[in-house]
Amino acid sequence: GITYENYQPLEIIYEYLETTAQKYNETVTIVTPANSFEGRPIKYLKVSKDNFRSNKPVIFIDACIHAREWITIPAVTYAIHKLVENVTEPDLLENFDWILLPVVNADGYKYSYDVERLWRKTRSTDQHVLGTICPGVDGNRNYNFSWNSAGSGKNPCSDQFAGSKPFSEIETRVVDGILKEHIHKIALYISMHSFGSMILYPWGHDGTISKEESILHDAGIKMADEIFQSSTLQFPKYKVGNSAILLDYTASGASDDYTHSLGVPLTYTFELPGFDLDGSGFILNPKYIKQVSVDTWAGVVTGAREAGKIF
Ligand code: 0X9
Ligand code: ZN
Repeated sequence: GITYENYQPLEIIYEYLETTAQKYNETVTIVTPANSFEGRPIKYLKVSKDNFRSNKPVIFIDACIHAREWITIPAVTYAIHKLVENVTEPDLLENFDWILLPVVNADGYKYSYDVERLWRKTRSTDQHVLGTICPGVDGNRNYNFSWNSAGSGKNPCSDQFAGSKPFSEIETRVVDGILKEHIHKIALYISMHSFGSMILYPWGHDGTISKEESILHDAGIKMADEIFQSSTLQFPKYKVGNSAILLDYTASGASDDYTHSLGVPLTYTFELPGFDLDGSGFILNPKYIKQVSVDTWAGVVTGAREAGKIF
């Protein structure tokens, strides 16, 4: 089974999703909407008391669109664990339906796990004549909102390659398909990234203020406070704000802006902690996996309840 003492290979994560769907088949459905560029299944769980029949608000969480951001995966499998296996917040399944997609970029994660730890992009090679020399697209520059306008580009050898066109990647099309299927019901979308201990919200492509800024900010602050309360770790407290302002760079074609453009009010990018006293960044010491997952769940619980109040 899955443990939180180490980062798990893709196969073990998928096995966990399959077993959980089997064991809790009243509430959990596993969906494999497509295969990745290299042919790996992309899998997500739908968690619901009535298989999405009563039109509850939907919470959609995805992770690991960026291959090297490994900590984001256990944060989502832990959310699954807390929704169905070790339920301490029963209101969350009473009041919401959930979609949990722990590994958007299966090819990239596998490549980062086995070959090149700091790999970021997908592994597609059909983008460009340079595709085979420089594979991969930055999935978080590939969404169809203000595509390729900022913090991204047309050079396939760049880590911020936007792709040949919006949604050139099957991985982002899968996320788009989920969004389109449930769009009028999505009350909260969170894309898990690392690192930096930040809760970011739109607009990230140009740093302008969203019409929803005040509710985004309020709910963001509440999540950050809850994460801080939960944590036993010496990480800096989460900062909350407009992504362009907090990050100090604009970046277009990201999933948070895209979902917001589709009308999802509360949409966030979480940058999970990455700073380590004996190292830093994407390569988070496995000794932190469990606590970061617990803390992230505390933030998600608060975000869901806030979303429920305003949706
Ligand atoms: O640059 C990104 O894609 C995200 N940071 S990361 O270090 N994980 O790559 C931040 C995305 C913030 N959202 C927007 N710019 N819209
Ligand atoms: Zn990222």
